[in-house]
Amino acid sequence: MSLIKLIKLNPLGDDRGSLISLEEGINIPFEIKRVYYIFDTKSGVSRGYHAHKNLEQVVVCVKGSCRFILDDGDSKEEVTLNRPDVGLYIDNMTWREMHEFSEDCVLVVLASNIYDESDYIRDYQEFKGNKL
Ligand code: T46
Repeated sequence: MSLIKLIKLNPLGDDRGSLISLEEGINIPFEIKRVYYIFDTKSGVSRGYHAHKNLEQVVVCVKGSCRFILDDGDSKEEVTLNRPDVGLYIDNMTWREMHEFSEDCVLVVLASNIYDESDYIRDYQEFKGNKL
């Protein structure tokens, strides 16, 4: 099964423009406890390099573009997010890296839990060890 799980988000626009609604249980498959956004990432910078023990997330690139690499310990897959009507679902125990942020990139992230640094695995060898 592919590591890249994309959620198609239905635009509700009319002749004034577009609108997309993110709703728990409708197009977001978990209880939304936190929303954050990533913007103004400097040129050439990569982010991520961690997994979460117990956190599901959906990432939407509402502007610009960014390349994600997901890794479940056995295989790696990548996807470029560049449209506001697609969400990338990231399950727990999935290593993620984000590369090639465009200057105007804005990522909106919905998360199944509040921020907890102890939920992060930031060491790749530790991540691989946890997957055994
Ligand atoms: C993820 C990817 C997609 C907080 O204080 N609260 C928060 O809710 C978050 C997300 C971060 N922080 C602090 C922790 C760090 O001092 O903000 C700083 C930057 O966080 P981090 O280095 O983890 O950022 P990224 O872009 O590497 O990763 C983030 C999320 O942390 C992570 O869960 O999956 O975006």
